[in-house]
Amino acid sequence: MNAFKPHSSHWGAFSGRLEDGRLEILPHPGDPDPSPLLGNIPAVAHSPARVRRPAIRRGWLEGKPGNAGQRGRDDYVEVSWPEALDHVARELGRIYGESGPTAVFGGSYGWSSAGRFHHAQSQIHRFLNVLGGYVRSVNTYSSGAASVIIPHVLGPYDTFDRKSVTWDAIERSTELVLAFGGMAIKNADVHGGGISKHVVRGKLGGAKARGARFISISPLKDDFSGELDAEWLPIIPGTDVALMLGLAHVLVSENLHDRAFLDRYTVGYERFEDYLLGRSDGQPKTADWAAGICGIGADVIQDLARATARARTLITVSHSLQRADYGEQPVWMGIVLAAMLGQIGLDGGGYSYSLGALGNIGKNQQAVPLPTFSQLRNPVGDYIPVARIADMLLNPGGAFDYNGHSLKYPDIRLVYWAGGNPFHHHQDINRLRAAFRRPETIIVHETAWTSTARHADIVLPATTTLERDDIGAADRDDLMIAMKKLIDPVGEARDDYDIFSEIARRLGKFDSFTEGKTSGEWLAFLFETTRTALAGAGHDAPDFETFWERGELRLPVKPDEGGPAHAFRQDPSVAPLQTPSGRIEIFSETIDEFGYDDCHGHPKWYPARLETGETRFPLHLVCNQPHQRLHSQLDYGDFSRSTKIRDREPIRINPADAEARGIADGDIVRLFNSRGSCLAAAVLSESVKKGVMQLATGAWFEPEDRTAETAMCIHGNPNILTRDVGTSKLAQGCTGQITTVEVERFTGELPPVRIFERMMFAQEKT
Ligand SMILES: Nc1nc2c(c(=O)[nH]1)N[C@H]1C(S)=C(S)[C@@H](COP(=O)(O)OP(=O)(O)OC[C@H]3O[C@@H](n4cnc5c(=O)[nH]c(N)nc54)[C@H](O)[C@@H]3O)O[C@H]1N2
Ligand SMILES: Nc1nc2c(c(=O)[nH]1)N[C@H]1C(S)=C(S)[C@@H](COP(=O)(O)OP(=O)(O)OC[C@H]3O[C@@H](n4cnc5c(=O)[nH]c(N)nc54)[C@H](O)[C@@H]3O)O[C@H]1N2
Ligand SMILES: [Mo]
Repeated sequence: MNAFKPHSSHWGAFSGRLEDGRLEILPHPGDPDPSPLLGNIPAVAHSPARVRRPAIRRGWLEGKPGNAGQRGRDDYVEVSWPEALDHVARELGRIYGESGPTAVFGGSYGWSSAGRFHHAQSQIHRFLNVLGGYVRSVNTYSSGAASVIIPHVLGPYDTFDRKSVTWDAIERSTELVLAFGGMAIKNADVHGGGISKHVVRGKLGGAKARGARFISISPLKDDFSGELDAEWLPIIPGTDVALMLGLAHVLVSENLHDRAFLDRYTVGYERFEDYLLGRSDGQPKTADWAAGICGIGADVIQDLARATARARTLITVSHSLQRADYGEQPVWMGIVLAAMLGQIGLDGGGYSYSLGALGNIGKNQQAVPLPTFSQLRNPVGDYIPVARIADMLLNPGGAFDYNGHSLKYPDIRLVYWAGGNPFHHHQDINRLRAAFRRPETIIVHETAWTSTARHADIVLPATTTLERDDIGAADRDDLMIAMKKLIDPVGEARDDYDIFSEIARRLGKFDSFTEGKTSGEWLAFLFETTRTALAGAGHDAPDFETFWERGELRLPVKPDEGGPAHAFRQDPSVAPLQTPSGRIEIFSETIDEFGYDDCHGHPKWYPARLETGETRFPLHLVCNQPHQRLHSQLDYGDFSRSTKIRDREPIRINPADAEARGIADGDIVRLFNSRGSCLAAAVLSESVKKGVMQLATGAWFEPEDRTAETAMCIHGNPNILTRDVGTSKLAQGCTGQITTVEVERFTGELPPVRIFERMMFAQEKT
């Protein structure tokens, strides 16, 4: 019998062994609440969806480098590794030689896999930096708007806003959690880099046992765990700012707001109050006004405002709220509401951004640095906000605004991606398909034949973590894991590091890329950072071989001292915020001076630019994170596939909306709007508000006809329907969370989903 060996993933630490060709997985014994996503892993070892050999798009191979318009429509030719690597090296040499690094887009956004060394983003960025640099992307699809607005209001993202409130404090002190966008337990299943203990359910359960009250504001009932009996206030998507303003208005009219806190810790409250009370625009933002917009009754809003002022209240705002039109506003207004309650910096009270969206947020910080593979330096200044990729490819030289800058899109000739899936993560896939036909060459390293791989010219098969050794460690997790290789590489797959090393060798850059080290030597070298810090602080500091032998290492954590919010509250002159005023900016002179029409100097209500008024697309579609996988990863895995109905992604529809359209539970439906259409399987559910449907992201995009200009996805990928527009000129963040659609029963002949089947190569077809 093979022994179980330690390993790790973004959704949990585990151990595994190969027995009779089957991969067996056991959750880490120290994890109190392991994630069901572990059930997707075994398929990695044998799935026909894996990329087994290098492959080149037929048109690129024959007509190179033209023929880009066939991308996504063409067949692939399997080639040997030396042939593929020669092509990649020659093409990189040509483009860098002719146009320099500003013609290469290496943003390569994506979660890739856990592991500190074989982290695909670090690998590709280091590789492209060795070649002279690349056009990069800034910010994330997760928090595009928040990560730009928060620095103006509270100081650097992920310091004050996410490091001030811990689960321990909530369990100990919070009386009321007001969760905008809920706090779905399924989201806390994951954390980038790994999570050895899932604590959220237990900690919230502890708070509940002490008598804490949870209020979930969301179009979906199950955005808070059912066992916590959260009160559900069903809201019309995209209207939270109106509700927050309504709450703020009640606080002021009943004198429940904390004037002393506002005076001492904030700037610009008066100008905001002029707007709130209607002195500046003639419209007081009363509870009645708010009720008319957000669909929650005025009396409920009044009671809620009074309750928040009476209790130790924590306000949380989920990422999802800002992944929408004017996404900066709910993040900012949530902070203002918390400031008006005056509890920022009190134990278990105040504000926490996106608490619960990732499993390690709210845990205590490690006391030692983690191993980090250097990406080296990128000399290129050009960048795009990450979700502006299609705009960039479609409009070279085009102008755009971003956070006070007037910028131009670079002219990209070559796109290189490793560890991300833009045909999962980006909006308006039909537009993205058009954008992906523009560059001369697209190179992708993938573990599986995702839709992104199917839109590339050169596809290089990458190993998964199961096929290599690595070090597992993540922010705010106290366990470092020796991630041991569990299976041999599938097919001819190679590690990203080895692929980049071989291309670098062909371009005369092998030594700069590798620094003369093998993967194994890098692991020992990177571990040394943490070991030295451990030894320096007098902690258990084993050498690398001992760590590897033991399989894991417990890391010390810093004590919970209330974080920067507590220090700020103690004395704002001693611990000021890193904002222009040193205080919470309810009014930002900086933003005001940008003069944007879609983000003013203080938070405001802007009606979404959705086609809601349009009778053609009357239903809101919530496109949220899937409970059955991480994004699109391992959609071919057993757990993800067990949730499909007739191989389609399930869509939840309120029974009243379904009945009005003659749709029954289990029916295949067609969703459509002006951008595209997709099939999905209807699940009738009272847990979605009437007028709202929910289709999770992550089903691999499969067009019915890959030659069609406007494709229908037969599998159920909501990004065929979402809009590709920025949140505002300030952040230009992704707005993919909500869109508007119509739905009908699908009566045609049901096309089979083939995306997880083995790819048919050009050689086999002739
Ligand atoms: N409509 C809508 N769209 C959304 C969202 C939404 O709420 N609504 N959410 C957005 C958010 S928050 C995010 S973060 C994005 C996520 O978007 P992504 O991070 O792009 O999604 P993943 O599916 O995690 O893609 C990771 C890819 O890396 C590959 N991979 C894994 N390990 C390795 C490796 O070692 N080497 C290589 N070369 N490849 C590897 C996997 O096979 C997978 O295809 O989606 C965004 N898109
Ligand atoms: N299982 C699993 N967990 C994940 C991920 C995954 O792919 N799978 N992805 C991870 C990543 S990368 C990220 S960034 C986070 C994302 O964290 P979030 O963005 O917070 O997660 P979502 O599930 O997209 O959205 C949470 C809920 O917000 C609600 N919502 C949508 N629009 C509105 C609105 O206008 N108002 C209100 N009040 N509520 C609204 C929806 O009902 C939705 O279920 O999740 C992480 N966790
Ligand atoms: Mo994300």
